[in-house]
Amino acid sequence: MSNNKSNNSTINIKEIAQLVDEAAVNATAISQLSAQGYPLTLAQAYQVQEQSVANRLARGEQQVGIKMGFTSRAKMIQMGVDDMIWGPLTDAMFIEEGGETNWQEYVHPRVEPEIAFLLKKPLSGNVTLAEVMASVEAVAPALEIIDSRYDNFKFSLEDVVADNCSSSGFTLGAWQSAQTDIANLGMVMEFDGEAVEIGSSAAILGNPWRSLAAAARVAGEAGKILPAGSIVLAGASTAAYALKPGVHVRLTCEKLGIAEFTVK
Ligand code: OOG
Ligand code: MG
Repeated sequence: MSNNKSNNSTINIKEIAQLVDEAAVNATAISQLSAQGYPLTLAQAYQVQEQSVANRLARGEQQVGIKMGFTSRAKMIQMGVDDMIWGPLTDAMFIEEGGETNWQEYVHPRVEPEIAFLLKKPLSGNVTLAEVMASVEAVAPALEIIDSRYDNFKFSLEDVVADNCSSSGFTLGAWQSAQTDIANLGMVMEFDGEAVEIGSSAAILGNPWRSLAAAARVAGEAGKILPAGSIVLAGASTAAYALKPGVHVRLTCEKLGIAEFTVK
């Protein structure tokens, strides 16, 4: 690489975190980090993510949970990656159910249908599915807005992890009983009443509960606990779909109901 600013031993985590964080704040795309001379390892990418989230928290944002990414084949194939990822969600990303979000805040946003969990007990480490299920207060249909800060929405696994997994916004429908069988629910995402993505919750690791178990595991591996009250997004069940100004997006999830928002 001609403009290698750093080799792997001298990577400046703070400097790179500032790059991705500023790209998000300014809603301006940047080149992939490897193309900027920052060939990160996956571990370094998570350090960059942690630092960029620390920048957000220093500006007054609060962490409200975490999201899982690439928990379905549909997403892995769409983005050309082959491993699960995770990253923190903050209150600044939350869009009131039925509310509006501003087109100007994004670079090239996409939206995807998800399922959310609300924890009533802390989770961390290797836990059985039964333990995971006993830790949940409620489940809800959810829409996640992802907005990669990289040109053309193209990235490596390390790039997207460093960019806090493209996290940008999310909305939650009404919370439903955690006893609801969510293993195989039909999910239809509509743009202005027209179906654009149709899938099943089973696409999420065969059963979305597995994604929550994976969230507990990765949190544990990172030396963290998901506290009671955390929201966990299980990951998209279908490919993501490009948003446009003015569009009304609605997810209808069998048994769980709807989640919706409008782009201003
Ligand atoms: C990364 C985020 C992946 C999911 O649900 O799979 C994700 C991206 O696709 O930009 O949120
Ligand atoms: Mg997602």
